[in-house]
Amino acid sequence: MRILIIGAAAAACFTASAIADDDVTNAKYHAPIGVMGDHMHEQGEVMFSYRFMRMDMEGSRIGTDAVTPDEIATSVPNRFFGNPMTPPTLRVVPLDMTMDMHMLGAMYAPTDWLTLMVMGTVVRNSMDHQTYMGGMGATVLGGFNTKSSGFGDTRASALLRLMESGEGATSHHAHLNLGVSIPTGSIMETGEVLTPMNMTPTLRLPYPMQLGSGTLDLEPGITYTGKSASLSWGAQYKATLRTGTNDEGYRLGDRHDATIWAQYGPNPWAALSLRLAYRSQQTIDGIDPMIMAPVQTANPDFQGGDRIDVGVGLNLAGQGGAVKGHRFGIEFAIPVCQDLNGPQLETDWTLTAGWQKAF
Ligand SMILES: [Cu+2]
Repeated sequence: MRILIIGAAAAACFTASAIADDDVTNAKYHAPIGVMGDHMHEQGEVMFSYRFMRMDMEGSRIGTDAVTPDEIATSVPNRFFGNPMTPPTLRVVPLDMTMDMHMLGAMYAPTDWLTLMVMGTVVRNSMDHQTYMGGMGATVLGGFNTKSSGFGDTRASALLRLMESGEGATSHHAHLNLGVSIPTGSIMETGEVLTPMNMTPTLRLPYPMQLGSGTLDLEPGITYTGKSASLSWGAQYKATLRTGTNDEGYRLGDRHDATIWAQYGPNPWAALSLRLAYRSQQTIDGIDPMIMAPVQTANPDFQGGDRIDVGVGLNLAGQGGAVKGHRFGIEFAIPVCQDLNGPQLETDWTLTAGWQKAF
């Protein structure tokens, strides 16, 4: 009963008739929560945000084809073969991985045509593996899990307004995203592993388990948004361009992200969204000499690929009472196509949930 009352009170706060139909209080005026840097603020405005993202991966692919752990262990060459005690094929196979990311952000607009943004991240990775016995065959020796967690890279960006038009029923907006990613995330995370020789040394974890890129990355992009009475829509392109080589001797592949979305919000407090997101990431250049194991994740060539996700989301904007001005968003995305430089773990789904409040 108490829950019902709280629920009813919360619903009343959200639906209380809108006072002003401005950017702060209209759910559909922000992009689905999985999109970053989608909007700008008016002069003097400050916004704080928190996002949580979980990415769930299970099973491996080579290109677009699924491949079993046994196939990987018996047929995929180990690039470190030839060194002492190294088997000819991969002997450790990742089964699944979970990546959790907490993102704390702040935005500030010193003037109408410029919004500054900064975002800190905390990352937590967990990966389950299966180890095959000795140098050949498909006999499983056992399994193990590795974890890494801590600060990820920190992003800072400037959003520069390109245009703002349409006082009537339909309006359009565009801005440039000029971002940098500062390498605050560790690239020296270690964990205890189970080797094919049945030993359990603590080694530097492979690339996908590291928390940052180790390089200063440039993140240029461009964003367009539009809105009408009950709809909003947008498109964004963003690149992640690595500069130089990190201290461990490699650089992650450049990344290109393109996304389009549409939202339906017949009232100011709720909007449903549909989004298409394309991501292309290149392989790793160079190699960390401390990452050398008969596992696909330790091979710089088995990283990156192309992926298209479809996401559905819900944005809520509090209209009154305790939730006035608070925004909540949730978005769930699944890949409809994945072409991986594999063998590599495939993504099964991504969930993003967040809160935003402007002052
Ligand atoms: Cu904002």
